[in-house]
Amino acid sequence: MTTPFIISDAVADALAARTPVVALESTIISHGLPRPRNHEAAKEFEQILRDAGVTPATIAVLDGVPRIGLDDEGVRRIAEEDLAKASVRDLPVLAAAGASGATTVAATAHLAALAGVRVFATGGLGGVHRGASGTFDESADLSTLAVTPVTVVSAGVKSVLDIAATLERLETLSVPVVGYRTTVFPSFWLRESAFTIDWSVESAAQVAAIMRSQDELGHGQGIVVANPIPLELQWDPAEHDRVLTEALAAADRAGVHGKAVTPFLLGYIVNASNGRSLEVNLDLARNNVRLAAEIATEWAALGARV
Ligand code: PSU
Ligand code: MN
Repeated sequence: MTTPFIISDAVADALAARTPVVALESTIISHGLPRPRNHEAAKEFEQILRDAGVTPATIAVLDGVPRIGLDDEGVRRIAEEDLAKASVRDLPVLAAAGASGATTVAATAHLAALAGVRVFATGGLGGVHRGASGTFDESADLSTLAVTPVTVVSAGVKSVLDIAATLERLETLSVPVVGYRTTVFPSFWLRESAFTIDWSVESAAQVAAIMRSQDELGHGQGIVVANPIPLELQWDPAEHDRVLTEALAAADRAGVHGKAVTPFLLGYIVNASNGRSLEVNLDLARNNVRLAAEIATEWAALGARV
């Protein structure tokens, strides 16, 4: 028997000392960003956290062992190796096989919660795919957040998904969606989507207060903090619409389905936009990491379990 999961010394020390920790996912590195920018991004996200006085906990499965917090070699591996895309259901299979995998939002949130890490930064959340009424393709990110008390900072969901259906499902699953200084749900590369949300907060401290109330009320779900990219950094909406239409048609022609859909669309869009979507993707992710750092800091300041 090996250890079922390993919390790195840095993360374990931070949790014990109740200093702030932020979880980071590895699928965005392994399957969501092209090499070699993905490796730079993985290191940069960690550095943004360290500069803010927060301990990064990048999460992945390496050789069958889920790891909460990676060393430099682990970060290199998630960027350079061809890892399986691992959602929650893949964790026991990878563990038993001694195999490696890059964790999705769902699997990252699951492992973060297991370790006691409450705040998690990503790019975009998975959601309900277009045509899901026929394909049933809905990301396990949603069902996992229904049972996992982790606050996920994301730039909403990509417009390749069915945003309206995603918001409906989050409502059904009792997952609060809170806009950061907005009541318009963002659509990843763009500041806005056509959909509004009920609640917004003005500060990271307000998010931490919601987390505390959540614990007091026995609410065991996750919280989605929707953090729109600053206007001056967003993708040009006209180019966005054009590339998106092309990408959806290409996915149709290629007949991709299941877990291959999200990586296919992301890769297609980076190429078809000549890399512009990639720059926006990196900017929004940095923006989310910075906000997550503030939320984790406020959460630690509440004296609660980080
Ligand atoms: N959205 C992005 N970039 C990503 C993903 C989503 O903008 O890299 C990844 C995340 O890891 C997310 C996963 O959890 O895709 C969702 O995949 P699926 O739709 O197969 O559940
Ligand atoms: Mn899917």
